[in-house]
Amino acid sequence: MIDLRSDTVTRPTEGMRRAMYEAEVGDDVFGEDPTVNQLQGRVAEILGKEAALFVPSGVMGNQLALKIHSRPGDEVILERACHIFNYESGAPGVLSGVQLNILDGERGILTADQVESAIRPGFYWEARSRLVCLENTVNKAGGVVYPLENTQAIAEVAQAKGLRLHLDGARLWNATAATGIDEATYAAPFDTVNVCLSKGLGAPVGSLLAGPKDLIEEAHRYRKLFGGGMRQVGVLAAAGLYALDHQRPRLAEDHAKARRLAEGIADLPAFSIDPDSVETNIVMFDVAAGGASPVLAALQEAGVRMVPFGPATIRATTHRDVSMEDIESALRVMERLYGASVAARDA
Ligand code: TLP
Repeated sequence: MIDLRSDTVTRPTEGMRRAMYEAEVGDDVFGEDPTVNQLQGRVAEILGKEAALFVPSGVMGNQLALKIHSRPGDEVILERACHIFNYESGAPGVLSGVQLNILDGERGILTADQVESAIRPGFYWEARSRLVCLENTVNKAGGVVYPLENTQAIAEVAQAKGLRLHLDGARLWNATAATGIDEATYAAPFDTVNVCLSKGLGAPVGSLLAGPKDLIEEAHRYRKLFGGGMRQVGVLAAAGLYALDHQRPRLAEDHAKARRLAEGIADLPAFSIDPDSVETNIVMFDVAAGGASPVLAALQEAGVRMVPFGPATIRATTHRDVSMEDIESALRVMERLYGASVAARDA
């Protein structure tokens, strides 16, 4: 099976498992796990922030950020494609009591003008605009890298109006691998940044929320309240440290595989995609007729797995556990099933 459903499907490598086995551990609720402390320090340093907190998932990292930046009744400004709005089970309403102001960007990207016009003037009958959340790379838009200029301009607007700024950087590593702009530069305009170890970096679990020390202390309190206090999780932190050292440097390979996949799919008349739109490890393409479901079923039957990201939209994500040869095999399967033009096949 060639599994392109997500970069979360990777299994820990032998080296990673060895690092986990050998990890020094302690009770992290007492702050005594040396490997967790090392990982938190390392990620804070990479992101240029004072502190970082190890959390079980990307969703928890994002939701802790919403919690510490807002009060119930506040409003959070986001783009329509973002994970927080689409795939976090309605958590902002449940956990923080905030409402979301959803803006329509271009391929998931907002401009400073859009954000500025969405910030409410502050009448008492309005929700209080409190936080802007951006995502880099933008998953649902097809792994799009957030241009640094947009981020910086949005940060200026947010700061001038007294709003906080949070980055869902689940795949920030991929943005850096694509552009060469380091993670700390991308993170600089934000108050808090969430990064994931369990996507392209191939760790079995784990995300970190980074920011100023006082805000991360506040997040620490809420991590416990949300049930995320963990004990001897140095075994997991060790996987994260290993991933930073060994998997981060190879992310560009995943981008090359995604690019090749997109080019191959672009040759098939049953699908539409612009290969130049593929910037990182996510390939999003549309099905010309009949919707995504029958295509996904036929591909799975033939040994290739992808996921729907809309009624006629399919996502394929490259990662460490699929090789360039696997991509070529997946393309051969797609050619066999969909190589003829739609008209020729229907005739
Ligand atoms: N994304 C998953 C699915 O939930 C869609 C995937 O397969 O891509 N932020 C972003 C941008 C994400 O893509 C994800 C996971 C998360 C947050 C949540 O991370 P986890 O799954 O660790 O809670």
